[in-house]
Amino acid sequence: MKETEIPPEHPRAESLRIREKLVEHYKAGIVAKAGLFAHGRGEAFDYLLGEKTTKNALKAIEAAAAALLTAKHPVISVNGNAAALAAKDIVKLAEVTRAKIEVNLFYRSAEREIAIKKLLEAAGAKQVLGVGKAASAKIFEIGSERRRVDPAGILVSEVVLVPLEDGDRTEALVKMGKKVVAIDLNPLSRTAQFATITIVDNIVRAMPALVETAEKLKQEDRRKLESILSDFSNKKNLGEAMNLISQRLSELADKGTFISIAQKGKE
Ligand code: PTJ
Repeated sequence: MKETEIPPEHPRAESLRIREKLVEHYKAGIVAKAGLFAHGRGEAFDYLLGEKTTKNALKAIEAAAAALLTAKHPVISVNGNAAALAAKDIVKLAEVTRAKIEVNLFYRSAEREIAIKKLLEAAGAKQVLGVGKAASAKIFEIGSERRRVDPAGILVSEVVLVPLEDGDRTEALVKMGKKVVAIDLNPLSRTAQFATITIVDNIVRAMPALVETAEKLKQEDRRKLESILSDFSNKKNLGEAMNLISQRLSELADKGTFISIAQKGKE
C-alpha cells in the first residue's frame, strides 16, 4: 500500500502514513533496514506519550532553538530516518539558525549517503556536508562508522542536533565538549540520557515546532537566549517526561478500557 492509498478515515491513518513513508524511503535506499525497527520502538513510546507534543517537549524545543541560535557553528546531523521524515524542516531549520547540514550514518554506504544528499537538495539544501571523501576527519572516541565526520561540520561544531540516533556518538560528542540536542521518543535511551538537551517527541512534530520556535527566538537578544539555556535542566526535563508517561499510564489504568466502539445510532 502506498502512503496516498491509506484510507483517511482509518483511526490510525497518520501513523500508517508515516510507516509507509519510511518503507518507501527504505526501498529508495535512504532508510536503513534497521531504521524500520527503530521507528517501531519510537512508535511504542509515542503511544505512551499520547502522540502529541507535550509542554515538556516544548520546553526542550525552546532550549534547543536557543542553543542553535547562539552557536557559532551549529550542525544538523542527518541519518536515513531523519531525512525520510523531516527533509524540508531540516532545510528550513538550517536556514533559520545558519546551521550546516551533515550526513552521518550508522549503516554507512556511499549509495545511501548520495541518496540522502539528493533528497536534502531536492528539499532545498544548498550545501550538504559529510558525503564521500568530504567526511575525511575521524572522531576516535566513536566505535562505529559514525566516527567519520566532515572537518567543516561536526568536527568544528559546538552544537550538534542529532535527530533519532543510537547512543555511542552522543556520549563521545558530549565528552568532546560539544552541546548535543537530541530528538528521541524514548527518554530512557542512551542518546536521550547523554544529550545536553533532549526533546522527547516524534521528529515529525518536533521539527516543525523547532523551526517555528527558532523563527520567534531569532528576534530576541542574545542575553534572553542565554538565560533560556541557563534555566534549562535536561535532567529535570527528562524526569518530567518520564513522570508524564507514568501519570498517563496510571490514569488510563484506572479506566481500564479507554477506547470504545461507537455503535450505530449511538454515536
Ligand atoms: O540511517 P542510519 O544508518 O544512521 O541508521 C539510523 C538508525 C535509526 C537505524 C540508527 O541510528 C539506530 O539504530 O538507532 P536506534 O539505536 O534504534 O535508536 C533510535 C532512537 O530513535 C530510539 O530511541 C527510538 O525510540 C527513537 N525514534 C524512533 N523513531 C522516532 C524516534 N524518535 C523520535 N521520532 C521518531 N519518529
